[in-house]
Formats: sequence, C-alpha cells, structure tokens
Amino acid sequence: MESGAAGPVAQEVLAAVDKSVCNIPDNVLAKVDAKLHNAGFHPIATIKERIVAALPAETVVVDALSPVVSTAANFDSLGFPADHVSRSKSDTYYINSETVLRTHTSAHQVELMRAGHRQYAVFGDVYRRDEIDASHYPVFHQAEGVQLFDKEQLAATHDLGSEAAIGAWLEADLKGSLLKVVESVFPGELEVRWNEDYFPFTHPSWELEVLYNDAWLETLGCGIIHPDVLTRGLGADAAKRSVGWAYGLGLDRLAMILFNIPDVRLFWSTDERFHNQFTSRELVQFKPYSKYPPSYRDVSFWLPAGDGAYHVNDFYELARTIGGDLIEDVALIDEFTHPKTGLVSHCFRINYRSHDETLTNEFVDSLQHKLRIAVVADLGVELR
Ligand code: FA5
Ligand code: MG
Repeated sequence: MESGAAGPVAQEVLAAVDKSVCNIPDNVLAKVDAKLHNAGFHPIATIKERIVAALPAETVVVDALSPVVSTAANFDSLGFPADHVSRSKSDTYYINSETVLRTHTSAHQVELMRAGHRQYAVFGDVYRRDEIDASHYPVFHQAEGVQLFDKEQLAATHDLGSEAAIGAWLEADLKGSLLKVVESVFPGELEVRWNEDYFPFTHPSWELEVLYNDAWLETLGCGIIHPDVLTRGLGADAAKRSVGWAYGLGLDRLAMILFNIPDVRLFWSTDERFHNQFTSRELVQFKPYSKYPPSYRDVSFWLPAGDGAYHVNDFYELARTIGGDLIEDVALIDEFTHPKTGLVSHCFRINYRSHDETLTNEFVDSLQHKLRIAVVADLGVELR
C-alpha cells in the first residue's frame, strides 16, 4: 500500500496498518476520503438530501463518522458469531486484526445508543470485498435508520395489550416508515416487494426489493432490533423497557434507479459529462454520453488444493486492482472438477469497457496479460 493518499481517513488507516494483515488495495484506499454522500451535487449526495427531507423532523442526522471501526463494533456488538463468513478476509477489508473498514453503517448502532440517541439516521461510505458487476462496487454508501420506543408508553398510546401486539405494531411502523421514505424519494410509480431476511442483530428481519429494468433489485435490509443489541447499547434495565427497529438502505442502488444510472462505476467517474448532468439537483434521467464497445477476455486456471487457499473474491479483487474501473463485470462462466486429480478449475470472463473512451485491443491485451501473471503470483493458481 502506498502512502501517497493524503486525506484524514487514509492517514488514519495508514497509521493503524499491520502489513501482515492488511488487505486494502490502493484503489480502495484512494476512495476512503471521497465521501460522495457529502459531495455537493453528486447523485449520492442528492439521494441523501431526499432521504433526509423524508425523515421525521426529530431524526438526528449523523454523516461524518469515520469508516475505520473495530471488529467489536462492526461484528461483536451486533452478535455476529465468531465464525461468521462476513468476518473473513475474503469478505472484509482489514487494517489490522482488530480494525476494519466498516462493512455496514450498523457498526455504529451500539455506539450511538450509548451516546443516548433514540431516533437517528447515519449516512456513510461502507466497504466490502464482493463480486464485480453493474450493481456491486467495493465502496458503496448506506443510510442506517434506528428508532427506539419505550414499551410502556407505546402500549399505552397505541392500546397494545401484549408483546405480540407490540411486535405487530413495530413491524407495521417500520415498513410504513420505510415505504414513506422510498415513496418520497421516488415520486413515480414503483413496484416493491418484501421478503423475509436474516441478520444476527434483528429479529424478525426483512429486505425490500424494487423492480428495476425488469429485475428485482435489493435495496435495503431491516428488522426489529435484537434484545442483546439493546442491552449492549442501553444497559440491561433500560433495554428491558425498550423496543426498536432499524434499517440499512443502499444509497448507490437507489441513485441508480432514480437517475437511471446503469453502472455503479459511473459514481466514481471524474468525467464532466457525467457530473454536469446532475448540477441542478433535479430528478433528471441520466443520458449516456457514450457507449463504447465491450471487450471480453477469458482466463481459466486450476485452483490451489486445500480449503481456504483460494476464494473467488480474491480473484475479483485482483481484477479490480489491475483493471480498475475499466472492468465492467467479471463472471464465473465455468467451474469444473477434474475426474482423476479432483482439482477444480475456474473460468472467468472479464468485460473490459470504459465509460470515457474506446479501449484498444492492444491495451486490453496488456491488462489481461498483467492479470494472468498476477493470478499465478498472488493466488497460487495454475493457468490452463
Ligand atoms: C446490511 O448491511 C445491514 N446492515 C442492513 C440492516 C441494518 C439490517 C439495520 C437490519 C437492521 P445488506 O448486506 O443486505 O444489509 O446491505 C444493505 C443494502 O446495501 C443492500 O440492500 C443493498 O442495497 C446495499 N448493498 C449491499 N452490498 C452492496 C454492494 N456491493 N454495492 C452496492 N450496494 C450494496
Ligand atoms: Mg441483503
């Protein structure tokens, strides 16, 4: 990791780095100070403003918490089991063994409850090692809403006679509040559906999907806050008297839907042809200023033997490190187990395409060549 990045968050990261643990590539480090949700006319900032306008006036808005958090805050305080997959280095960016780039804004739930907040919204950049395609990017943005209630007061003002009645009221209030936000952000007709979901820190839990370009796109997760989380945030006594709900909304996906932006990479473009379209803060529909041809390249290799020696996310990350935002998506197109050796082979198809210019075949070949060398050197695979 280079120390060229100079912003305060990058410095916080660099000051805490344990080189033997850190898995943050330069292209991600270069974005930790971007704060697109606070960046003037940026579509992510406009979405945030629209959400803030739709929240009840009493909501405390928090938007400047550092994304550098402890594993205790990001995982333990929320009841993630010790062996949960999202803790692994294949899913999460570690700075040292106890410090990560937050993977969700839920990392601040307990801290903000401890500070006495009972109705708040946190906006922030979050980080995950994940697949590569038009709706996934290693850096994205979330809005986290939390609302706590005093059980006795709730029972009295809403005439709720039992825990079950309180639970049903909370579910309706959560879903109603979220639909109000989503509907006020999207003025037109919107087709949505609720699905059951699972989070260690809420129960029950749901996700909300929105129909976009003929496909269901997951936009948020939510649920009734787990009593253990309330206990950590409020202390045992106050927790017994309290209930609450929480949600986490993906801002980038909402912005894609609202402005008709086809690809998350565009949010990171420095091209004025992108940014000039959004300076009015109106609900404009993005006009693609160019559609350059895609350029596909495949790579196949034998995976190293042994559990945990390789994770597909390692390949996605390496591809992003080498191809940067010139890679539009990466698909695992073939997986095959050799009948005799038992070795597994993966074939990936990489789509190189820039939003800003045509990539020459020669240039794409040179990127692909670098990638082929790097997979052998860094992932211990054998090219086929
Ligand atoms: C969470 O992150 C939970 N913390 C949400 C939550 C908060 C649940 C409070 C309960 C209570 P999830 O991993 O599903 O959940 O992510 C939430 C949203 O972030 C998704 O619905 C999606 O809109 C967005 N999102 C997730 N991964 C990506 C990604 N790689 N790129 C862009 N957006 C993403
Ligand atoms: Mg989800």
